[in-house]
Amino acid sequence: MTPPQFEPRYTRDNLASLQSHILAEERRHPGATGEFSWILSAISLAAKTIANKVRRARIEDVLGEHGDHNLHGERQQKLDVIANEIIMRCLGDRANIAVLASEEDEQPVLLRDRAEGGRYCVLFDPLDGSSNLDVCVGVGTIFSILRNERRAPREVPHHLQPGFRQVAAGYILYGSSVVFVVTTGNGVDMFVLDQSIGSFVLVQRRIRIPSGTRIYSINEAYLDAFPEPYQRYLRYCHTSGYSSRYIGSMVADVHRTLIKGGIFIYPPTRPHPGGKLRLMYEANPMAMIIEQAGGVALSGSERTLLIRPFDLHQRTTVILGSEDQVDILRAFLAGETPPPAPAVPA
Ligand code: P6P
Repeated sequence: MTPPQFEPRYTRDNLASLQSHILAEERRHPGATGEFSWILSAISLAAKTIANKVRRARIEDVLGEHGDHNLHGERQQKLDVIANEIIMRCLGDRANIAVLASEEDEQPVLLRDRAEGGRYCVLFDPLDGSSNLDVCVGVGTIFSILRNERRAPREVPHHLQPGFRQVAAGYILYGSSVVFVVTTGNGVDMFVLDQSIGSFVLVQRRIRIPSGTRIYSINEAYLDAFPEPYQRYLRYCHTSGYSSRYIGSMVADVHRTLIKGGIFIYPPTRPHPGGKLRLMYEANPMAMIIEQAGGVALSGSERTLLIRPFDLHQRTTVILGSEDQVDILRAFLAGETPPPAPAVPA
């Protein structure tokens, strides 16, 4: 009699934590060394700690401004500083990290070179959208992981690499629930923090961004400053059955786009003619997530992940979403006028 064949598979009732899922994924890659789970477990620990701070902010009165300005001249919220310190403390002792680069710090923190085991560079925005904290709007942590591509053992680690070199990227959204979304280049997986057991539990694997969703997300307050093709695109949306959704917190707006579909846009504006969002630790990680989910991520007409960076804090414009929705805007940017959208079924 042939023995029963057990198929390793995820069934509805399997309970997978972030750690066990990443380890399972690593086993699929021959020669994997477990380095990722070591870094991602540190990010998970930081995320749980920040989530606790965000949830208790009003009680512990750590909302509002820190009084300082960060290097970009933006008013620092108290929790920005706290979140930055939490991530530095959780990641700083991971022996395979060469560089930690934060939106909050002008210079990256060089921890160790390749000779001392520094194999990865971790870039992050510790608390994106933090100006929304005191009105209880979802904020998030965004991270990007690159290899320390320097071969020479004693050479200064190199983190200014184009986004297609990312080996992992993700975000944590501190919203109505705490959601951890991550890709290691093999699709996008989503976990939710189960506060009762203190663990991120797998809730959705290989997320695919839905197509056909008529939602556009852009700050129309800057409409008059947008280049003309963007203005023509918005007039098209206004007469084609679109809904406008704009939270003003990138992680929340991108997460909705990933789950529901549609398009998120941060175009050139008068205050930021080159775009407001940061390439290395906002646009690139989000672009990897969206592309891994079957969507498209552009900076103007260029694929975001191909941009060759010159500065850790450089800004870029952002267009990301499902391919069908990005293609409509791309047509306007190319000077074309797409046919009117078909009527929305009643
Ligand atoms: P605006 C938050 O300040 C942020 O950096 C992103 O999270 C968000 O997408 C964007 O800026 C909002 O910018 O100019 O629309 O307020």
